[in-house]
Amino acid sequence: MTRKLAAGNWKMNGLMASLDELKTLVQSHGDVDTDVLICPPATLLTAARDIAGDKIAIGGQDCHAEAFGAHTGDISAEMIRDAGGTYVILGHSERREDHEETDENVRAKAKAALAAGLTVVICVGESLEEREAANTLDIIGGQLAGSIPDLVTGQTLVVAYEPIWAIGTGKTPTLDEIGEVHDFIRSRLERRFGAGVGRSTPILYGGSVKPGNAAEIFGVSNVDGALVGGASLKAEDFGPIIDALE
Ligand code: G2H
Repeated sequence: MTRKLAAGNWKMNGLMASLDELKTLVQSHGDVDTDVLICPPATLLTAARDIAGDKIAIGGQDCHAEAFGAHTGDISAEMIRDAGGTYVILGHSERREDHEETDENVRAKAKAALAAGLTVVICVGESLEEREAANTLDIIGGQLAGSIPDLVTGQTLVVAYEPIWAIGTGKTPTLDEIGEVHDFIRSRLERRFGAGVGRSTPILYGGSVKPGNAAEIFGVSNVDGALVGGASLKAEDFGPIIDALE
């Protein structure tokens, strides 16, 4: 069976005091069956790991494709692992847009992350123009083929479908639209990696997930959890989203 994952992406939000929210989450949801992941800013990784213990997984939001070197401002996959992280988000549309990251860049970063022992959360998603031009599945197929390296397993790969136009906007696709893309991603994973990896890889939906819409989204076929931005910052919002997945 595919494991379920509720992942919080704090993006560029959070100071030391924000970790009180993580403390609350550990107390309320540290023992649930669902896997729970929080990806705070890099500055909070170690402190978050200390609070989360083995109850909640911690991850980075990006890593460099090189293991070390003269790359001012970047962090490596090994640094995330060393700080206690076990996951890294890669290819988020904000990285693809703000830093002009290509599928090739994402694939190189994913290789580095896998080599460091991290599980990669590879993000894919179409723009509004691409959806309106009926190109969604072509775009997603291309991103999957280009961004995911060959050496993944069902334990080291998570795919997040995040339609760019739904991120932080309060808009979400219809349940049918989500289902169509998730079924497509599942079929592409099975075709490329075989049934074992294809069926055991969690496929998350991301984009304006909140307590009020989580349950219906989790009811869609091949939705194994969510990558949550804004609603992951407060335990009182993220907790009910985790509950909806249980
Ligand atoms: C999409 C999501 C988290 P939000 O980027 O990855 O953010 O839930 O705020 O739309």
